[in-house]
Amino acid sequence: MVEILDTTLREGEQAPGVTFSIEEKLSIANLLDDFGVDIIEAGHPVVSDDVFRGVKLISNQGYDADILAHCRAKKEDIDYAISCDVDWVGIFFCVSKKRLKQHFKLDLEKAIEQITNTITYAKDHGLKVRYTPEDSTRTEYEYLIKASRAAIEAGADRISIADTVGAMTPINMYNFVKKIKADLNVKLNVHCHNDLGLATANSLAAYEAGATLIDVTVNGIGERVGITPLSEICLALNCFYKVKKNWKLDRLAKISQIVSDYSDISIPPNMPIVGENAFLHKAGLHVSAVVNNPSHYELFPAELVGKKRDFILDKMAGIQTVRQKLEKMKLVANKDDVEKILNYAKLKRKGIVTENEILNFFTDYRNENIMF
Ligand code: HCA
Ligand code: CU
Repeated sequence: MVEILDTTLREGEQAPGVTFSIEEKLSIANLLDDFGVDIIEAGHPVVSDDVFRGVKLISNQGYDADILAHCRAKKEDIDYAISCDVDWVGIFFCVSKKRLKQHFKLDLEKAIEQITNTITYAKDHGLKVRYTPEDSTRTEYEYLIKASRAAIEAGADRISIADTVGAMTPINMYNFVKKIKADLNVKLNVHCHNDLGLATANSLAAYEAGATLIDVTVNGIGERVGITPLSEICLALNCFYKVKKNWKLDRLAKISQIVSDYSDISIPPNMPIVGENAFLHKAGLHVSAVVNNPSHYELFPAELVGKKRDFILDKMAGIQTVRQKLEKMKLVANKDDVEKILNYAKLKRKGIVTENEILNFFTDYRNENIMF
């Protein structure tokens, strides 16, 4: 069964402007564990004392979810992770020719030695290990496989395929993961950045090709424009692949709002699933069909993800929209009232007709009728 790793507390905190307090981290971790993610990537303990304390605190909550600490291929990082009592370490080290030459100034053999020594050290200390050949999708295939095979021999339990700069298309990702799966005998994870808006599509393609764990963050936050959002992956797996996990999908709206508040990154209104507009229907035809049965214009019902459906009253509206608005506002109206309000909406040049306007219009119109 597919697994979800949430890295809001590590990748998410790498988003520009984001710093979570320790209390915020704990409350996010509580929500994620309660929601039902399999692994929480809690941070990179060596980064700061604050991050260290956060990872340790989260590790000691007795969650159902496993806790993972992000580490460089360095003994020092593993020691920090051990002090945090985590279940997993995620060791990353890019082995592309370009990075080895320009950044690490190492040849592949030396890099592999550093990676495998770190993995052996972590395994000797009872940790589960994920190895990520960072920037996997732009790394020479031969280098990627060599480093990954050595990592597996040293004891790595998982290899994570990182599309670090969002360089893949779904079909490329599918073929890439298929090939790796045939060449490596190990469980594959996938981590997709969203630089071209393809993170969810690429993650699903990797899943179809045999990756068994998908990295996500709440609201997709992360370095630059972030990674695959938790809500999109869970809903896609639920709707298209009939994945049945014990996810509390109806908490998604709340989790998104809380992470938005803590991260100070607002949720775009048109964001799938959790955006303000996700279940707001506008065209008259849509509204009358939705009133009859929401599934006419909703892929899944608003309630499934803890949202509410509503209708927009403006010049696009039909009679049904006005009726719905009045019902919601508990106003009793006759056919004539409804038509007058609809006419008012049709003539309004810009913006929606607000509830206040309806109320005013209604009162004015009634008063006029009483007067004359
Ligand atoms: C990073 C890059 C990373 C690492 C992923 C991983 C990526 O911020 O260190 O360690 O599995 O996208 O490659 O997030
Ligand atoms: Cu990343």
